[in-house]
Amino acid sequence: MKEWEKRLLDVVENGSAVIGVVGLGYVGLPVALSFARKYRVIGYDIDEAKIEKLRRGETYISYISSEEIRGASNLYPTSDASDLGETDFIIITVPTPLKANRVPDLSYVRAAGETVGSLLRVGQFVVLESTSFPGTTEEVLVPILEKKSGLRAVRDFGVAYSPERIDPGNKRYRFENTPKVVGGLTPLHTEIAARLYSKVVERVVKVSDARTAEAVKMLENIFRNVNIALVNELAVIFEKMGIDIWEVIEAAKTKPFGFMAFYPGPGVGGHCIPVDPFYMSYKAKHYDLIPRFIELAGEVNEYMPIHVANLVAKGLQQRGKKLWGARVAVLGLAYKRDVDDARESPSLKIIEELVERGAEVRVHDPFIERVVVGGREYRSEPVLDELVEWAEALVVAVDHTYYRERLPRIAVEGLLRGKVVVDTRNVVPKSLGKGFTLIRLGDGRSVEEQDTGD
Ligand code: SAJ
Repeated sequence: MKEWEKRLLDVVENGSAVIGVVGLGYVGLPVALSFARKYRVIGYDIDEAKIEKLRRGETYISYISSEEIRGASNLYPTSDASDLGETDFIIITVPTPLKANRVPDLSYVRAAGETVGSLLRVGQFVVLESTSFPGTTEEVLVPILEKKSGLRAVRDFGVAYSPERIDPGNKRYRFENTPKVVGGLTPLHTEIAARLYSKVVERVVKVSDARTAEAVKMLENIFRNVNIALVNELAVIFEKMGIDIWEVIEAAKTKPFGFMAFYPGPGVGGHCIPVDPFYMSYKAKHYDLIPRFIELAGEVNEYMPIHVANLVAKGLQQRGKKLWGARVAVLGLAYKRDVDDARESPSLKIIEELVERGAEVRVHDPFIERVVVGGREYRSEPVLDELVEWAEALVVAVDHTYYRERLPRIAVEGLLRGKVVVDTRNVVPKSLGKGFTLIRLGDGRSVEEQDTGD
């Protein structure tokens, strides 16, 4: 064991380690705050506004409180990269989005590598947490670190990969109680990184190396994407067959082993599930392998917003109306229930599709004030009941608790009379489908017009 490796283990044990976190977003900030409970943390971000807020003790992430920021006396926010010079460990938590045509965008990882490489000195240890294909740490990040610093990985500095498992807004699973997978360039570096994380995370899972750790994350999120696509495909099939997929899933869930429920929806949003699998397929193609499951899952999930627009057209047609010129309300802009994030949200694609077919679209979301689709701004209507009154058709695109609580009342009060409701998230109870046309995604027995009294 080299002197600097021994020293790293010592400073982790005696609490004098200084931890750098590069990228203070929805992953980096929780990581920085967790380590700040035990160690001095240098939180670095290029976004001055973020650093200003943190220094004022203010949060910019809905599920992290300002008190928590103010309580993190060991956290030193900075936009000056040279402050990272005094660190022993540097954890990189920057975004890994997709470019056009689903090509991985590693520009943030490369930029972080340049920044860290320019100040890297013998005895430091770099951990990458950003989600990417197996091989990113060794083949992309390490060469940049070495080139910039003139140092050699393993000989002069440590490297490991540890996938982020932050689930935005999850009250039950936080950074500290979510098992952390770790893989280093060498077994000793796996051990060093594992010792560090074990001081702030209840359970650390050591794997053989960095690429194994990268592969673990890929499997986790491809698993979700493919299984969501499976139920989405079955939803479209069962609509034709007079079967209600929601009932099928509830019954399948009674199988106590070998089954895990996923639910159909208007598409797959967020910055993980629709993105990560394409990092894997990009890499697989380098080996002349075509990952058909991943590509097909992407196609199926991306078809869903179009299918939802088709259901709206079908419902209006049943009432003798055309989608062209129809007043359609899209309820829910976020990518999933009870979050304020519209990134990659299927709702945006539903709006785009409806407008392309000539509908007049207005929107509502309890958490999101505005979105821009096709260069046009859509602001959330202030009063749901008034929006419902205005609309000829409504799309329930997100199962926000707000809608689960209000839409049944709206139905019972007769506000939906004469309208079309396309429910993509099983929010409106079938029993309430009276006086209006309720079309439930995946339900071949969707409620037709109960009575013509309008
Ligand atoms: N979705 C469905 N049907 C489902 C589950 C999800 O249509 O059965 C849709 C959601 O509406 C959303 C998209 O898929 O549009 C993604 O949903 P998600 O539940 O996977 O939520 P994310 O994107 O926030 O995923 C994160 C991931 N966490 C990390 O990567 C660290 C994922 O691994 C978690 O499993 C997920 O949170 C979670 O379980 O909440």
